[in-house]
Parts: sequence; structure tokens; C-alpha cells
Amino acid sequence: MGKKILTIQDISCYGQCSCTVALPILSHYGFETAMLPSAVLSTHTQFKGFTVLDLTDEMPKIMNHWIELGIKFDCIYTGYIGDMRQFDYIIECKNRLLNEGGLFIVDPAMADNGKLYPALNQDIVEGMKKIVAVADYILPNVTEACFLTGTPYQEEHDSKFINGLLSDLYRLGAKNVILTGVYDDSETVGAISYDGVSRISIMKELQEKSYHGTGDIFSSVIVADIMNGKNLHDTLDHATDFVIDSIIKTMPDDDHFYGVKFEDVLKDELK
Ligand code: PXL
Repeated sequence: MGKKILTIQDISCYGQCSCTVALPILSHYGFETAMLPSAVLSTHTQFKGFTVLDLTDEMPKIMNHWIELGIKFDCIYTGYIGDMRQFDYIIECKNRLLNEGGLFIVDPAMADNGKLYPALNQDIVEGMKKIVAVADYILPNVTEACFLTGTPYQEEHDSKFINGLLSDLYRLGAKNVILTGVYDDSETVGAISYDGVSRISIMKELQEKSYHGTGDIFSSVIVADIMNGKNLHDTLDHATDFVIDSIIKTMPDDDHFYGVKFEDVLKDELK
């Protein structure tokens, strides 16, 4: 039977991130999708003047209706969360809406380049720690890993820094850590997984430009591949290539600054 994935994150109406990338990517790889939106924004928060409608009060109503209907999911995948009160609802969703043996996957999408996203504060970091503690997989970038573990951010990703982050993240409680946006040297970037015993590292050629929303794309591909039973090495390899290919498709178009053309990569995968 087909698997169902619920994603809990915002709807940024324009800008190619969160639900507008997660849903099409998950559908492409064969999953039935559902969403529990945490907020509706006019654009993601990297645009000036974005509007926000918080949906915290709607979340328990939606969840309770699903409980009444007996709806369950094979995976719950969380992303950007704009309000502290939502973390307890998310844990309730995990406890009540996830099938036996289902996976709870947390992308603590809250920061990049050493800084929290504009609309967020330390309360969100504390809330993220609560859901990270009960996750099967967490998918932080290096900045998010620093916020979660209380490690000072550094641009230089030497092995002591990265190994320290991996062990400290693992100690927060998740069964598997996938750390993204790790720079091996000035020419390679990639992801490293750690399950408390072994590490898998996938490094690829660094591209000249970086774009918003690539973390959401990476996480969506990871969720799809894990749920499709792909092994972790091949999953990391595929998700890393997918993001790089999306960047390569976008770079020639100078007007496309706000996200990446992941649709072109999906189209290529159908050939
Ligand atoms: O891509 C992460 C993300 C998701 N949702 C919103 C954001 C961001 C990053 O800035 O602003 C609303």
C-alpha cells in the first residue's frame, strides 16, 4: 500500500521553500502527502516586508479532526516552525498520528550562515530541542547544529569542530543525525551522518552561488529516499547531487535569486 507522509511547516506562498518544495518532491517519489501548516507567509522571510498569519490555534483543531477520522501517517516530517507553542502540538501529532514503526524526521529549519532567520528567537531553538530529542532523524545545517548544541559558530569546519557537533547533536536524543552544509575545504561541501557508531560523509564540488530553500529541498529528498528504503549512503549521495543540480539549473538566470529550479531536476529524473 502507498505510504503517507505528513509535513508540518509553513506555507510561504511565494519563494520556493517549505511546503511548495516538500509536497511536489514527496509526490514525485510516490508518496501521498498531507500538510499541517504552521503559518502562512506572503513570501519566505528573506524577502523584505513579508506578511505572516500564525496558525498555532488551528493546529490542534486539524489534528483532532484527523484523530476522529482515524487518519495515520507513515512519516511525519517537520520544518520551519514560527511559534513556540507549536512544539507540544507536534509531539502530540507524533504520538497520535504516526503509525507503529513510522518515522519522525525533524529538519530544524531556523538558521543559516551563523544567524537565526529574521522572525525567530531563542525560544524556537529551545522548542526545536524538544522535538529533536524524540526524532528518528534530524537534518540540521552547521548553523542550526551550533544553536542546538550551544556551540559557537565558526566558518572553518575543521574535523574537531564537526566531530564535536555530531557527538553533541547525537546526545540531544535523535537516533540519527545528518549534518548538512559541511565544508571540507574551500572546494567541497556536503553532508555527514552519524548514528552514534559510524559516520558516512558525502562531499561534492562547491558551487559559486548559494540559494535559499536548498535545505528544504535536501531534506525532502532525504525523507523520500529513506521512506523508499534506500540505504543512507545512497540517500545522502542522491540528495547532495539533487541540490547541486538544482543550483546549476538556476545559476544562469540572474533574476532567480530567491530559490532554486528543482523542478528541472525532477523533470530530468523522469527521462
Ligand atoms: O527555507 C527555510 C524557510 C522556511 N520557511 C520560511 C523561511 C525559511 C527561511 O528563511 O523564512 C518562512
